[in-house]
Amino acid sequence: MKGLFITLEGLDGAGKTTQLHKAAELLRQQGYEVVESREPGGTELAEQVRALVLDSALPLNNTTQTLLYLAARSEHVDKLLRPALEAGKIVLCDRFSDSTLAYQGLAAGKTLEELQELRQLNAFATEGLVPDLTLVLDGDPKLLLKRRDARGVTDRYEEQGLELQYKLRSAFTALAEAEPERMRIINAEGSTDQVNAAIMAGINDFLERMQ
Ligand code: Z5A
Repeated sequence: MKGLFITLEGLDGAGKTTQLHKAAELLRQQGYEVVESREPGGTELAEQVRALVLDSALPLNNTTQTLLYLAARSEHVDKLLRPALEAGKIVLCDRFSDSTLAYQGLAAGKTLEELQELRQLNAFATEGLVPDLTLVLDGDPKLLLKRRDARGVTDRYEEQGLELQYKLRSAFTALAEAEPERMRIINAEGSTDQVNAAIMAGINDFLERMQ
C-alpha cells in the first residue's frame, strides 16, 4: 500500500476528534494529501449503521454490536480507506479495529488470550488492513468524562459511566503494551496544544522512520 494509515484511539472525550482535525491540517501544511474519517462511519451505509449501533434506546447484545461494527468497517475499508491508501494518501481515522478489541473484547470481560476470535473477525472484515500507526489518547477517566459531559452527549457506552471508562483505559493500555511497535500512548490530559504537540511528534517521528 502506498499511503499511510494512522488511527486515533482511546476513551470517550479524550479529544480524538479535536486532535484528528488539527493533525490533518498540520500534515496538509507539510504538503501531504490527507483523508479524515471515523468509525463507525465514513461511508453512507456505515453512518447508518453508526446511528443504529450507538442508539441507547435499542437493546443490542455484545455479539450483535460486534457484527454491526464489523459490517460498517468492511464497507469503510472497501469504499474509502483502501482506495485512499492505494492513491498514496495519509488516512487519519478516529477509531478502528482496536476499539472493537477494547469495547467488545477486553471491557466486555474477555481476556487478552480470548481476543483471538475478535482479531480473526477484524481481519475478515478488513481483508487484513492494519493501521501503520495507532495513537492511544490516554488520561484519567474522571477528567475526560468531565470534558464529554460538558458537551452533553449520551450514547450506548456513555450511559455506562465511569466504571466502563476505567475498564477501557486498562484495555487500551494492555493492547498498546502488546503491540509497542504500532501503538503509542499519548497523554491526553494536557491542553489541546500540548496534546497536539505530542501527537505531531509521534506522527513526524514515524514519517521520518518510513523515509
Ligand atoms: N465503538 C465500539 O464500541 N466498537 C468499535 O469497534 C468502534 C466504536 C469503532 C463512537 O462514538 C463509539 O463507538 C465509542 C466506541 C464505540 N463509544 N463511545 N462513547 P463517538 O465517536 O461518538 O465517541 P468517541 O469516539 O468516544 O468520541 P467523543 O466522545 O466525541 O470524544 P473525542 O472525539 O475523543 O473527543 P472530542 O470530541 O475531540 O473532545 C471532547 C470534548 O472535550 C470537546 O468538547 C472538546 O472541545 C474538549 N476537549 C478536547 N480536547 C481537550 C483538551 N485537551 N482539553 C480540554 N478540553 C478538550
